[in-house]
This record gives sequence, C-alpha cells and structure tokens, in this order.
Amino acid sequence: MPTTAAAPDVAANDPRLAPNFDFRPETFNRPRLTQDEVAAYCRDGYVLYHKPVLRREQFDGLFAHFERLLDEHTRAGLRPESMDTPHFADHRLFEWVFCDEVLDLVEPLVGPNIALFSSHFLAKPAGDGKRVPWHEDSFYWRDLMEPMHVCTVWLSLDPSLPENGCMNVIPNALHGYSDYEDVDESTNVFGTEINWLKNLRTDQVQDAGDAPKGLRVRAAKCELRPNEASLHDARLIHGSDPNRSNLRRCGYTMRFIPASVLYQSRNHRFPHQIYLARGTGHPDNHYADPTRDYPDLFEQRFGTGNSH
Ligand SMILES: O=C(O)CCC(=O)C(=O)O
Repeated sequence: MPTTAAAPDVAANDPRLAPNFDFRPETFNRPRLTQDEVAAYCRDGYVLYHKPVLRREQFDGLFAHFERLLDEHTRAGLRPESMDTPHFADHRLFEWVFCDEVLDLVEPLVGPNIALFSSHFLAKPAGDGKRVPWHEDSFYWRDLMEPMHVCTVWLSLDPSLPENGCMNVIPNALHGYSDYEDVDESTNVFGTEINWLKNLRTDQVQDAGDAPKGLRVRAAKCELRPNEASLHDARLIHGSDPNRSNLRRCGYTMRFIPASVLYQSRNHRFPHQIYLARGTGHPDNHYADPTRDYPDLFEQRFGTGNSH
C-alpha cells in the first residue's frame, strides 16, 4: 500500500511548538521516573516523558550544536536522516549524552551501571522527510549483546507531531524478532520492514489483519514538545510516517544498556564501540574513551545511513 498521508502544515502559533521549560522544584529530583512511569514502560515497552528533560541552557546548547552538525552534514550532500553515531566524531556530545539529567532518566530502567550503546540525530526535513519502517531495534541488534536490554531516550529537539512524522509505537508489541521484507530505501530510512506491517501508515495499522495472534494492534503517536522525550525498549515495534509538513522533525536518540550486558563487538555489521557512562562495566567489554574523537571509526561508518 502506498504511503501517501496528507500532512497539513503546522501554524507558527501552535502551542505544541514551544519547548517544555516548565520547571518545577522536583523536576530534577532522583529518581526521575515515577513508579507508574516505570510500570508503564515495563508493560507497554515505552513511556512518554512530558516533562523537561534538560535544563534550559543545556537544551539550547545541544540544539545549537545540532544545527551546526546538520549544516556540515547536509553541505556534504548527505541526507539529514543519516546523522548516525555522531558521538564517534564529536566527543563534545558527551556533555549531553552523559549528563545526570539524561542518565537519571534511564537509571530506573537499566540500573545504576550504565553504558552508551549508540546515538543518532534522526532529522526529517520539512517537505520530504523519509519514513521509518515498522521495526524492532532488537531484530537488527540480535547478535550484538546478551541479554538484549536497550533503552532508547528519544529526545525531541524539534516539535514532534503527527503532522511532521513523529515516532509511532504499537504498545505492548514486544516480540522483538519478527519476520522482515525489503522496502524501498529511497523513501525509507532503511531497507527492511516487519512483513505484516509493510508500508502501512500509522492510521492504517489498526486495520492490519495479519497481526500475530493476541497482539493488540493500534498504533500510538509519540507526540512531544521540544525538550520532552520518549523512552522505548529495543523489542518494541515502532516506526514513523514521512514528513510532508512545513516543519522539520528531529529527535536525538541516545541508546543505553545496563553495563552488565556482554557486548559482542565482533558481530556488529559496522565498526562500532560502546562507552561506560556510570558505575561499573562488564569485565569482558571494552569501553571507548569519551574524552576523544574516533575519526577513523566514524569514516568507516560514514554513509551507512542508520544505526540499525
Ligand atoms: O525517529 C523515528 O521516527 C524512529 C526512531 C527509531 O526507530 C528509534 O529510535 O529506534
């Protein structure tokens, strides 16, 4: 089925465009997730965090930094969606990736020993932003770690709305290892998709007749203001529609694993490395140095297009 959703433009005075800087005295208290939020994540495989993630100056700094990186990236002729593993080439990003405001958000979900698995600026330009096929991250990462335990913080840098292709999830769809088919990479961020969901727009998902037995198949939209986030489990089915609106959509995905996970780097399809963020690591893992850049590694990955 073709993906031809009409996406209306977003008005400049739309209240959903304003960054969430609604700070309260308890905003940065630990733990940053309530018991209900942790329970929702465990049950549904994701949770929406409609509270400020970063302090105002941190968010503004990250946003300005991203704009500079995006400018360099697109001037090199590359698609905005393909800003994968930028932290390999730019260790200044660890100022945000390893800040307490982010790590305190994932600690209730992955525990006190935390490693960074990956990061990606997934920017969909206004007008022709690509679709993200329905997928489970765990399918692509299945040989890389034991056990499979990745929590992605999807930090909204731009407003993330149904109109501009916000991320969508199928709550509680946590099988993790579905069957996949090829899709067109000229219109999709990567080239494979869960077969029974192939090319379905978010609003068509509830009609999909081929869902595995017992699976509740209604997609939920992860609508977020800038400086809010979603957190999702690697096994969750998720994806996003194309961006045909007048508004860019960018999320910074920061993917964390418990540091006790054994990471099998030799199985990675692309050159890759992990970093210890907090606490104690697994004795058999090698952790890269977050105070330096790895330009050679970044070059080897350059152009591969996505972190899956
Ligand atoms: O940004 C999107 O639309 C999808 C993101 C995604 O697939 C992920 O974070 O794993």
